[in-house]
Amino acid sequence: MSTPHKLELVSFKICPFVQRSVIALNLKGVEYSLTHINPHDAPDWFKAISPLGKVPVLLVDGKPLFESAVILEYLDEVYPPSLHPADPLEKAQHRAWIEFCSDLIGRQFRMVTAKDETAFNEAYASLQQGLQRLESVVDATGPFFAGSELKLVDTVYAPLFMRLSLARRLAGLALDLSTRLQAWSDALLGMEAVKTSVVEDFDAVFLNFLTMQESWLLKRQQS
Ligand SMILES: N[C@@H](CCC(=O)N[C@@H](CS)C(=O)NCC(=O)O)C(=O)O
Repeated sequence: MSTPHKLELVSFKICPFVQRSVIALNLKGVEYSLTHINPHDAPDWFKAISPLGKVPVLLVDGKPLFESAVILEYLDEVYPPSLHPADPLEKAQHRAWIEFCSDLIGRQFRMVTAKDETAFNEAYASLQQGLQRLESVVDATGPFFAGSELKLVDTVYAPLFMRLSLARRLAGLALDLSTRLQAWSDALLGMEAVKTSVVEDFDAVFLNFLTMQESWLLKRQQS
């Protein structure tokens, strides 16, 4: 698709909030460039455009847009067809579950970066509880959040499922998703737009991140 704007996404390789923006751009077939930085050791030009010092920032013809949920809404509005439901209440509900996902990503982050068993167990239980809540609202047939059609809300759950899958495969996380959530995860992680939303060596990047964080999960597996 031709794009009316020059889009540059300021990114951090491990960031799930960046990844959701990339997935939306991929799904919509929009041209963009990626600039990787480390927000924890950010260059001055980034500090000047990111009020909270966080990625992602989307530069639209050089004008900065921050907060991933806002970036998603912008992309959805400018690059049709919309991936939101037409019904205002349903659309608002999807936005609410996007917000919920950000909270789940926080729980997942606390779980994989926990430095001891107590912190791990606390985050694990909280994530499990959140996943159960999520299960109670998703369409029963699936495979996506609202049924057979992928919506904007799905783009934010893919990075969460990817990290859970990697934590299982690379660090021995014992967390089995329900049949319904596993089918959703499989459907999302099998999509080209999702597979290409991370760097090629993402497994190594993720593992290195857990090592740097002194993750209890990883240490337990290695001991
Ligand atoms: N609410 C923000 C969260 C973004 C966020 O937490 N980004 C992290 C990387 S994954 C970051 O830039 N952290 C740097 C910091 O907090 O200083 C969004 O959705 O865009």
